[in-house]
Amino acid sequence: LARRQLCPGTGQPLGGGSQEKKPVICIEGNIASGKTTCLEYFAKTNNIEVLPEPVSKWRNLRGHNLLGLMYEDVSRWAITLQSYVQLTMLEQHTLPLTAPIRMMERSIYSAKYIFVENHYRSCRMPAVDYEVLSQWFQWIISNVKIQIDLIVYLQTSPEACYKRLRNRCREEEQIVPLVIPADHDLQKMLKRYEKNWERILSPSRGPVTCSQ
Ligand code: DCP
Repeated sequence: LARRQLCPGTGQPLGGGSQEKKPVICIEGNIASGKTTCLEYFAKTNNIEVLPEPVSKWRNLRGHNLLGLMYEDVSRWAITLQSYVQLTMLEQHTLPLTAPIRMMERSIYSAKYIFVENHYRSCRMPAVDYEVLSQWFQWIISNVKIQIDLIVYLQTSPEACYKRLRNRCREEEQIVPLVIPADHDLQKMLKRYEKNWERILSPSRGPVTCSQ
């Protein structure tokens, strides 16, 4: 999109001069799918403004680690984290555009339709918390102009994401479980247990449920 729409000479989007709408692109994908790497790649291009997700804010709100609390006890703290995620994503969406193209990590939509919905549907978020967040969300999208022109979804397998998540060692995420599909015959299952021997038995790795 950047190559197609930017004039190499002026850096302005092609086809409409300075009045042309500046496109906003959101990068979505699983946790640890490589969104940050994608953003870093495009950050090297002139005239693209890149907005990484404000994870550092979620990890330190005046000394409170909301991300850590959420992983410790989802039912108690998901509402707290997601309220703040919604606010910080809204802040990102409403920042004035400072370049011909904006690329941002995630969006207020994935916060709601992936994380909040997932917590609620998997019965880890009480209905009352879900309703409050949903009311806020509906009010925001009805009253605030949120421009998104393209969503790029980085498609990755849960296994690849899990591996990357382990490698990056973000403290709060070490509790994220691994699922082992167990519908297979005995020989295949024994192979899987063998393959995942260390992951299952390593005491530093937190709870395990395996996927390969
Ligand atoms: N998170 C959350 N609720 C949200 C958004 C994210 O609980 N609405 C959590 C999940 C992760 C952490 O925040 O523990 C960051 O997740 P992301 O997938 O947004 O970002 P990554 O850092 O995993 O991106 P990538 O590795 O793809 O660059």
